[in-house]
Amino acid sequence: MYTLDSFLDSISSKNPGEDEFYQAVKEVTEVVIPFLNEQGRFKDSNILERITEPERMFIFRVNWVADDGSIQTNRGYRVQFNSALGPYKGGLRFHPSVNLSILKFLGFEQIFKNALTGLSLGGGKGGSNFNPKGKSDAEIMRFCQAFMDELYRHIGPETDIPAGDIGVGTREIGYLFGRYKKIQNQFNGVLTGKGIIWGGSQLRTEATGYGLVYFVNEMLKKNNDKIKGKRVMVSGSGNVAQYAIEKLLDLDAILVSASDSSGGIYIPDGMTKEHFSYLMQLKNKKRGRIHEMADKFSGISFLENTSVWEIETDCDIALPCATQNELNEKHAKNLINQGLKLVAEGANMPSTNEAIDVFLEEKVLFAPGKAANAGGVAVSGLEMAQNSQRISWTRDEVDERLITIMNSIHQQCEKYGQDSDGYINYVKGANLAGFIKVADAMLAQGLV
Ligand code: NDP
Ligand code: 2IT
Repeated sequence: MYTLDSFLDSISSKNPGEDEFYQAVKEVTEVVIPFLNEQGRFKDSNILERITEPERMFIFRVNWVADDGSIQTNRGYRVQFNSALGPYKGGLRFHPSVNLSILKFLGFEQIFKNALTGLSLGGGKGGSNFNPKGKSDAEIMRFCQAFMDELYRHIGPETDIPAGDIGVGTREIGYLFGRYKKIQNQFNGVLTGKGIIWGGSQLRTEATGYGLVYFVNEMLKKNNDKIKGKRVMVSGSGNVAQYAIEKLLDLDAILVSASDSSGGIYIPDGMTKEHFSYLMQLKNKKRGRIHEMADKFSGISFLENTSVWEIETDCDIALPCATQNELNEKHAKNLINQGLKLVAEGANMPSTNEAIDVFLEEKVLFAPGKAANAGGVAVSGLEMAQNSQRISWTRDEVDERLITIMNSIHQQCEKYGQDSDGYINYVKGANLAGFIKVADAMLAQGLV
């Protein structure tokens, strides 16, 4: 028999100071402990101790030379968390805040997210405390090469397949892939998120944002509702936010916010296609700051150092797409007062546990990241499948598969999370459905 408090105490004493990892474990174990205690097959299996311990972790030094000739040293990581369902799979994050706790939380979440996709994918995550902001293209390349000089020995198309995350997009994947190919003398599917002409999949760039909106569509459909005309708040303006916004505009939603780490923008009448194409240029070509949207367009205001979740405006749907713990209890209560009915996490763990409690108590439809943002890794899995067969599917084929996968994740959440009154508790559904698959595979494979 497990008790939540004593299990969580053991997690904090084994992993001191790892607050984000503790938070991610808490969210999963709150849901699975009652289930585990009822299931004879897990008796005496030590399954929770096993599943919360990474199979392997690497921490390494990364030396590189800046444009001014100075020598720079960063720390690199790869957490290979669980391979019960397939090779380790998960992104790389380059951000100054990166530490072991953050990568363990991300790797832990990834295990269950990947299980929900139904593809053969284990869970992992990696990255570095390298700060890409303000770096020249040549510096980014030298850093990526130095990072791969160590990482290459731990990864491979049948072992561990990294991809992008915060600070890592097609440009970085290109430099990482080029160096891997040079060292190993092999052109293979060791990384996903590659450019279309050199082994990438159609729609991988768009997949997380599009998948998020497909999932929201399913949530609304269950309530005989649709996206058209809804007031939607998005945070972030990176890969996930951009393609969520694009799909929302296609579906005639009224998109009222976006942000970056310097603050938020508020667009009371909703973002237009003209605003959106400027945002794409600004963020992807110029690598500029979000306040430039307000400088350019009169209908947009910039709120410096302010979270979008503090904006006072009517809001039906909130899609946090920036980073962990950006949406707290106070934000949750404000949003509910402003009419909020649905939250779906584009980012990983953007809502604090206290915010989630508020959403669930108030019966807001709340989809955690491991369900709602699984579209990215799902299309990464499809990229791996195409690479193995040395073929490429069309955009329509990939889109169709992505929709099927997001719908199937919704069905799993419904199966395991629907209460007697019909309300779907997506936190319960996603965590139970993902956990059961991984735990059963671990039991079947014995003590390894
Ligand atoms: P990007 O680097 O493309 O964009 C990140 C965005 O979030 C930027 O607008 C950035 O602002 C903002 N941001 C990042 N860190 C902070 C911070 N500490 N405080 C405030 N704002 C911040 O990353 P992605 O869009 O790829 O990732 C966003 C989220 O989605 C992350 O949680 C990631 O783990 C998750 N995710 C990503 C997937 C993918 O396929 N890329 C798949 C599934 C989940 P600024 O530019 O100023 O730093
Ligand atoms: O958090 C995530 O799911 C990702 N960053 C994508 C991982 C992947 O392997 O595509």
